[in-house]
Amino acid sequence: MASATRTPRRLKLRDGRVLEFPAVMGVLNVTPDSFSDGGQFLDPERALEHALAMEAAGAGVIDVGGESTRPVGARTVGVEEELARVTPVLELLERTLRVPVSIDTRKAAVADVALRHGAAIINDVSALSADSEMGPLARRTGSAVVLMHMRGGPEDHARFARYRDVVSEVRGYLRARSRFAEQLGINRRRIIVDPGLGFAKTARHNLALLSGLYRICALGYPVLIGASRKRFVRQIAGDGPREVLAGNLAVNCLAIANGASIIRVHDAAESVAAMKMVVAVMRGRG
Ligand code: HH2
Repeated sequence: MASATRTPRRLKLRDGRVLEFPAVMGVLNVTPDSFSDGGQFLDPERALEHALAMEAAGAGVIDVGGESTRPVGARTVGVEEELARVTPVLELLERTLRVPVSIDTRKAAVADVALRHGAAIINDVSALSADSEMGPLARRTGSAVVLMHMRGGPEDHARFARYRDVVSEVRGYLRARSRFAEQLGINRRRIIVDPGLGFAKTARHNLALLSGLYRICALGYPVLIGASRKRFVRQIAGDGPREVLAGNLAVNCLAIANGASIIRVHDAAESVAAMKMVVAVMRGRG
C-alpha cells in the first residue's frame, strides 16, 4: 500500500502545464438548475467573467459543468443540450484563460469536445462507469481524470446512503476504479480520486470520510474534496451565506491539512486565501 507521504505534489497535464498542489478548483456551472448557482452563468460572457475572476483570485483550475448532479430535482440532460451549454463557454475560455480547464461530465462526447477546446482534466462523477468510451478517450488524449465515488444516480442518492464502514467502502471503490483506469492504460500519475461528499452520503458519512481522509490519501493518488455549499455544511455551520462560507472554509482547510490535493469550490477568492494560510502554517513559513 502506498503511503500518504508519497502522494504526488503536482499534476503534469497533457499539454505540459503543471498543477501544483494543493490547488483550488473553481466551479463554473453552466446549468439552469445547479443547487447553489444554477442559472447564474448560462450566458457565456458572464461565465467567462466569472472564470477570469476565479483565475485572478488564484484558482489553479476551472471546472466547467453543463449538467447538474444535485441530489434532488436535477434533470438529466442529453448530449446535445449539455454541449449547447458548455461549448460556447469552452470556446471563450480556450482563447482567454491561462489556467487549465476540467470538464465535469459523465459523457464521453462532451468530454471529447471539451478536450478539443483545450481542457486537460475529465471530472467524471461516475468514475468512468457511465460511458464506456470515457476511459479510452482519457487514455488516447492523455488527459487527467477525476474518479469520484457515487452510488446509484444523482436522482436516487438517498436510497443508496447505507454503509457498514463508509471509509473502507469508498476507499475500496476508489482503489478498484483507479486499477480499472490503469488497466485501460491511463497513466497512474494522471489519476485523481474523490470520495464524493454528498453523493449517496448522509452528513454522518461525509464527516466520517473527512475525518478518515488519511485512509483515502493512503491510496497514493491526489485526492479532490468537493464540500462547497453542500447540505451537510449547511446543517452543521448554519444556513446563512456567512455561515455556509465559514463552514466550507473550515472543511477545506482541514481537508488540505489532512492531505487533500484539490478543493473544489464556488468561493474561489476566500478559498485561495484560506488555503494559503493553511499551507504557510503547515510549512512554518509564509
Ligand atoms: N460535486 C458536484 C459536482 N461535481 N465533482 C467532483 N469531482 N466532486 C464533487 O464533490 C462534485 C463534482 C456538485 O456540486 P455543484 O457543481 O455545485 O452542483 P450541481 O451538480 O448541482 O451543478
